[in-house]
Amino acid sequence: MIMTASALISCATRTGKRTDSPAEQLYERLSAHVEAGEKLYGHQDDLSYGHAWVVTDWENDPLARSDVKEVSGRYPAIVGFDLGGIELADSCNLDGVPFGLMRKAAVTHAGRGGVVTLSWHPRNPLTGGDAWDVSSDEVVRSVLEGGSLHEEFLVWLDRAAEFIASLGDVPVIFRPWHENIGSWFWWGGKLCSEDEYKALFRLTWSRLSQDKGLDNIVWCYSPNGPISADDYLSRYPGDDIVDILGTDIYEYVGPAGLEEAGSRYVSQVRDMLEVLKTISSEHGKLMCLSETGLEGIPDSGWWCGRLYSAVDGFPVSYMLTWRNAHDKPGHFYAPWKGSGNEEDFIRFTEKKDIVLL
Ligand code: BMA
Repeated sequence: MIMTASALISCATRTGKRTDSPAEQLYERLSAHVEAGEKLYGHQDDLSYGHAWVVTDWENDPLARSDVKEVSGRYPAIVGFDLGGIELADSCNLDGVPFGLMRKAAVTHAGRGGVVTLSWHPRNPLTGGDAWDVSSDEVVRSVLEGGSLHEEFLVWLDRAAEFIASLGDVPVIFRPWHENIGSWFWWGGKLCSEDEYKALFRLTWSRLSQDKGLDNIVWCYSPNGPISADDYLSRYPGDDIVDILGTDIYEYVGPAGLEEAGSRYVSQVRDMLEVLKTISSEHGKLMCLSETGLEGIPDSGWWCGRLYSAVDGFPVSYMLTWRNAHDKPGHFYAPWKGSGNEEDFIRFTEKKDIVLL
């Protein structure tokens, strides 16, 4: 039997991409960690700023600083960045990070042996508002083929593509259109139909991975959790384009207090990871906790007592805690010197299955 080139490719790789592509190599690397029972720890914006500091002269800065490293002696294995603003050709993202700094930080982190992940909070193309502007349920339809904003939206996608292409051989885990079962972003559950959502994701994939030929993207689908398997799959864009199944889950402290919040978080994450474990084994995908955390970390035992207990025993390739804002003192999700949870974080990083650089 003569095999076609594409059949050979899909037999040879798990992502359907070229065996020697940066994306395939990253996927294989993450798979090897999972097979070894290891989980990578990640932190959003780790090299660009931290609690009460920010890189300014980025062209001349070695990007050596990191809140995580200042506490634990090691950089996180994964660093996340957000592309929000790239669609308008802004020079800085929605949190004020220059895209030049972001590129340098991504390349520097990869050079240190780290993994890069990208999220995207693009503005609302129909209303001109931000990603959280849910005033219209026409937005997704308007950017799809046949919609009034389709051509303009292709330019937005091309700007994201150009940034990712500028990383060269540095692979990224890209997770656009995240937290899409909730309805707080313009691509959320109540703002578009299941088919429209899938079409949005597929349009993004086909523009970047096919038309632009980018071979450094590992695609992640990351709805908010906890949700049922049916809800998770209701907007799943397809096995042919998704590589990693993720979920975003945070701990929120309600009127019942910290203890209740912590145990609710652990059971929500474990329930969701159980769902992901089944889907990912049925669909042959990796899984991750794409965003997580407890704002301000008021629990001095959160890392070992909550996060570690939540992921323990699951084949989670990585978990990423959100950013330590330099300009909002209480908005942090990783430790910094003086944050009050350093010892517990160090114990967490010393666990044999938790990977930092
Ligand atoms: C949110 C907050 C915001 C930020 C946004 C995108 O969770 O951290 O301050 O602008 O993420 O990074």
